[in-house]
Amino acid sequence: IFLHISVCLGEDYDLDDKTGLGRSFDGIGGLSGGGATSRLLVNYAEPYRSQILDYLFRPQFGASLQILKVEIGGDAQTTDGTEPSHMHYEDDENYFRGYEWWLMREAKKRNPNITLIGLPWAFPGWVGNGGNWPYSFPDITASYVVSWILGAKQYHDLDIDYVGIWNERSFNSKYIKLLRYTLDKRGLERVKIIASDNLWEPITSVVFADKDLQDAVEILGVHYPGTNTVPKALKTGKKLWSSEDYSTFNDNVGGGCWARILNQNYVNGKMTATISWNLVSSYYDDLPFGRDGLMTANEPWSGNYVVESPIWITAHTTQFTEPGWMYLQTVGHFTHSGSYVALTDERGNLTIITETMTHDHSVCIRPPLLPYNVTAQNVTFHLKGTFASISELQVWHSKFDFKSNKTVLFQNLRPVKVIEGSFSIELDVDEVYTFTTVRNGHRGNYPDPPPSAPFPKSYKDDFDVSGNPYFSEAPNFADQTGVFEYFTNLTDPGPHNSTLRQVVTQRPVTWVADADQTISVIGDYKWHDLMVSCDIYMEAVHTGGVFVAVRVDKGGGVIRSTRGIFFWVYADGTYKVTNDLRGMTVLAEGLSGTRARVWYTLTLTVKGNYASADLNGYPLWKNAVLWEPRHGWVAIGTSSFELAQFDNFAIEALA
Ligand code: 147
Repeated sequence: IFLHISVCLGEDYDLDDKTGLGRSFDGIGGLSGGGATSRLLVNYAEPYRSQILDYLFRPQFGASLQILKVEIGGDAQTTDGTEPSHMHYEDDENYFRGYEWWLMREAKKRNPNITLIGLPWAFPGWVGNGGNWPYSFPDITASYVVSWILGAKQYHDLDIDYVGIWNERSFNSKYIKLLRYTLDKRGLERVKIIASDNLWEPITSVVFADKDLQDAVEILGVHYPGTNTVPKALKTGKKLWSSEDYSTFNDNVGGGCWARILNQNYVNGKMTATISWNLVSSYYDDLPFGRDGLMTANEPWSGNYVVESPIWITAHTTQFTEPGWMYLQTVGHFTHSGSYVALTDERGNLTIITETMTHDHSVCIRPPLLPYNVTAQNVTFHLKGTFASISELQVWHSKFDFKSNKTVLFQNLRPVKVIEGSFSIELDVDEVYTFTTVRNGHRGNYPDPPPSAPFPKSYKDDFDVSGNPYFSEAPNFADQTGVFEYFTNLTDPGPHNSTLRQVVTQRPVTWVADADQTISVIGDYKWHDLMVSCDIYMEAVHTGGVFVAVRVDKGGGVIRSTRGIFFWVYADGTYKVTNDLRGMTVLAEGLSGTRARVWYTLTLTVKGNYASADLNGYPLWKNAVLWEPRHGWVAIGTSSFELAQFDNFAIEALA
């Protein structure tokens, strides 16, 4: 009889602070970079760009993110493109490249308390002194990273709170201690170190065994932990973070993944921060891991963006907590699966978040999720200790409906009365609830943005930016190896005064296998028949080479094996037509008379199975026959890590 009653009435869960509290909450965040994931965001027109930023960062509006982590650009390919370094060369320093500075400023403008983190994926070649390794000269690497932090303060008044080691690659104890020493020496004691942005081991054991390293490392940051930790990590006494997580397609299953791990990273793994790779999907869909961001904004040409479910799932926690709030010890799993966490500001406020995600509707990209069964259930919370006197809680509700389209996200329901310290709730599956004393939650809303539209078929850029452009890169170009920047020819006031220049002259310390050529892609991946023209200028005497290309079929970490129709001219007076970036398959070749330090106009036309090209308006070759690939992006680039310039770029897509 007793058992029967307990099933009918549901299960009881105490929320109590009498025996002390759990760990301190450090926040929920998004990661821009690793790499180039915000590339297309910066070119949105207003008011859409500010609206997107509001959905991400503005407190009590949307995701209201508490942490922004960014890549420290290293001039190398880091998943969806390259991000520029603040020091391309040893004697070079510039703290206005790329878009991470701008993004951090926009985030701070909205939330002055947002936590900022920087982490390198790759380094310019000189940091490794030519080797593909950043620890041969650890003092150089440390001073390079510390320069980035000093530059953030000096040029943008940004206080970086945490810095990492080398994303998902080896760490080196000597380097970590030297980084700590260098930070301190430069007055950056407040900047704390996260290590090692990889698996729990070996960093946990190495920290455990080394007192000096324990002092140097503030946070054990792990990636894709599957909500679990290891006993030794708990024994270090360090804060534990999921410093990169999610990376899941941002449909409602992605929202379910995010809801489950946000709760269970603490319940199972005692992790007190979770950071989404990535912040916002602002890279071409056909690059690797398309749409793995909290929302989607990759159509600056149309202004269209989509506020996806992970934004509202984030709001369930972030709008009702702040970093520094304490988790209660009384958190856990429900009897019929699902989980609950509770946090307090230690001044009487209480926020409870529940999730009942089903297995199949909350699978993340990695690691594999073991089977489990969750069912609808009635739960009763008993508020005890400090919370016994609470009489009412605000209620926010999300429910994923995979059968019809009745999904509701972050809906404000009627407050629940707490009677003699208790309240009950009927939980269905695939739901998230927030019960909270915090009263200022808000579901922010802007009018619908313009409708989605394909990349314009007729497109031109003469790279003429007056004065100092705020962004160093031309709109819509997505660099995949090398870095292409606006450039002013001080000595040439003529028609090619303002150009786009490839500036990486040495193979970087890479994160994945960058190509041996440089390449930047642009346009619509579905394009097949089109004409591209571009003025080009080789700077490398004798050894220079540049290309324009169409039907470019790959980007990201597999850029080395990308195919397409590549039209090359070289400074040795020859041309080539190849079917791949590497130049293994040559479709045509011959003499062009081209040399360095002269401007030429290249025009490449591809229709069906035939390609032809003009040099300075005169036919150079025609009727090259091609079968594969059938479609892809347009691209420009160089035959090695060399300086070269581009001007008057134009596309006419026929189909
Ligand atoms: C991570 C990277 O840190 C990110 O830059 C981005 O590439 C992200 C995409 O999912 O992945 O790298 C990982 C790559 C592979 C695994 C884990 C992380 N893995 O196979 O477990």
